[in-house]
Amino acid sequence: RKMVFVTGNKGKFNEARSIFEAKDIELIQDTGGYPELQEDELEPIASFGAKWAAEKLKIPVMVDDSGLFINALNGFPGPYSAFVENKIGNKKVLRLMEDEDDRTAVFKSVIGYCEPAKEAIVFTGMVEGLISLEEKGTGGFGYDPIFEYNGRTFAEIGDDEKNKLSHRRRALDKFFEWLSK
Ligand code: ITT
Ligand code: NA
Repeated sequence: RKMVFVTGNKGKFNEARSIFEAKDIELIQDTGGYPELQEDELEPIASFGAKWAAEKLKIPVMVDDSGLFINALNGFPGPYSAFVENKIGNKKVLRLMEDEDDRTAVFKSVIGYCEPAKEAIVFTGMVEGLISLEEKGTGGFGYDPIFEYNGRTFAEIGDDEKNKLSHRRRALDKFFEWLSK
C-alpha cells in the first residue's frame, strides 16, 4: 500500500514515514502545498488542506497540521507555530517564557485525510509536556529542543522514542485504526 503526504516539512515527513513503514505502507511526499486557513484550531486547517489537495491532485492524500500550545501564553503559538518558528525561533519563544512559572504546554498534530469527491476526516493527537528553560538536544526538528517530556526534550530522546509517544504518533494511530475498518 501507499499513502501520499502533502507537506513541505522534512521533519514531519521523516517521522511519519518510519511510523507508516511499521504498518507496511509506503509514504510518498508531495511538496506542492495547500492554502492554510487562519483559524484558532488546527482541525479546520487540516480538513480544508486535505480536501483542497485531494481535489487538486485527484488522489487520496493526507496532511498534518501541527502546533505547540503554551498555556502561560494562552495557547500561543498554536496554529501560528510555523510562522513563529520561522520569524523568531526557539530562543525568542524561551524569552517570552522567562518570567512564567507555568511552563506546561501541549503539542498537537491533526492528520487530515481526504479522497477526491469525499469529505475530509481528521484525527487529533496530543502530548503534554513542559517548555524547557533552555534549548537541549540535537535530534528532531522545530520546537523539539524546547519541549520537555519526562525530564528530557524531544530533541534529546531520539527519533525512535519520540515516535512511540509523540502527538504525531497518537494522531496516526487513530488514522490507522480508521483505515483498518
Ligand atoms: P507543512 O508543509 O506540513 O504545512 P509546516 O512546517 O508549515 O509544514 P505546520 O504549518 O503544521 O507545518 O506548522 C507546525 C510548526 O510546528 C512547524 O514550525 C513545525 O516545525 C513545528 N512542529 C510540528 N511538529 C513538530 C514536532 O513534532 N516537533 C517539533 N516541532 C514541530
Ligand atoms: Na504549513
